[in-house]
Amino acid sequence: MEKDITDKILNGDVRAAARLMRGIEDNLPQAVEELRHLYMHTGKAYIIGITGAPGVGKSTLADALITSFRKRKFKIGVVAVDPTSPFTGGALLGDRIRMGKHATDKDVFIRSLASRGWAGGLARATLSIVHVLDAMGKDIIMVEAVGSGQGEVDISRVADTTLVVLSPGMGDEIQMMKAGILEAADIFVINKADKEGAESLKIQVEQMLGIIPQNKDKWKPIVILAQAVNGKGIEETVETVLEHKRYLISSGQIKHRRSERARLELVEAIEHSLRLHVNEIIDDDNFQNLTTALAQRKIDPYSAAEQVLNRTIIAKKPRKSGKKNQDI
Ligand SMILES: Nc1nc2c(ncn2[C@@H]2O[C@H](COP(=O)(O)OP(=O)(O)O)[C@@H](O)[C@H]2O)c(=O)[nH]1
Ligand SMILES: [Mg+2]
Repeated sequence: MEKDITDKILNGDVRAAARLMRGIEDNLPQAVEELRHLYMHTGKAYIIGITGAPGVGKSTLADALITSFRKRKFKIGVVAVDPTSPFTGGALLGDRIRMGKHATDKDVFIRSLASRGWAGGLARATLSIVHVLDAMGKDIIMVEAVGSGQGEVDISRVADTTLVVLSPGMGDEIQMMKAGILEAADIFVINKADKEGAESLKIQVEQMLGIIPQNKDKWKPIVILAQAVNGKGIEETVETVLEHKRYLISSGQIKHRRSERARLELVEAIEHSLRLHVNEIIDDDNFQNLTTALAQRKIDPYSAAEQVLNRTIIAKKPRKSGKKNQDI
């Protein structure tokens, strides 16, 4: 059954892929089963992260980059992680209209993922959708995500190349840099260069980059002026992304990036399993009894938690022969 879905997706069945993505978004256990098989067929795509504050022009840039990458015959996937739901309720952002121009191109697949309501596991869901796009045979996958505060996907941990998009007059540029975005960026795109202040923002970013000690073997972030809405600076951005890709491969850095991604994914998978496990535990009778005991101060919460964990996780651990099962 699960293998069927994998075969279908590998064979380019767009509806099967869309269905699995919906399952991922709805957090269906079945989707996890399907991803188990699918995962083994992934790892070929190149992932580009596009991050920055809302309104700087990430979606417009992604749209322009699609056009440019398509001219080079790359197959493209896009995941837009947005606090709003950009493609369906996108009055605010209008992503649907803009990216809609690729709607008839079968080698472009765009998926939005509403970040609202995801207490945790957003990185997991994002990566899962990336895997589906990867299995579909997309060469380049762009992940657009807001990246100025807490709780968002830290895209630089997922991406091979991270674009940080800034625009003049946002007022929060410096703050973003304090938030570690400076280290996360491989390429800065100063978008809305048609507006006042773009040049000085570029200088400001370059000055800040100058403060960071540069290792001659290390990639030095490039700062590009762009007008996504007019297609300006897009070719330069694409060329720079491809140059960064060549750098990652020739320096061997790509292996580090990918093992960092694998690590993140494993941690997320463990956390997910534990969360499911916790949900199971809090349903049972013993949990109720402990809650009552706790409320009556017959036990403290730490000992109660230990009791529950000893009884469940350890009890479920497969026993090795001759060994007691208390050695977790
Ligand atoms: N003046 C100007 N506006 C732009 C440019 N690029 C995008 N915009 C506009 O900025 C607004 C926000 O763009 P959007 O791509 O939705 O930003 P996102 O929230 O970062 O994805 C839209 O109204 C765009 O048309 C640009 O180069 N110059
Ligand atoms: Mg957007």
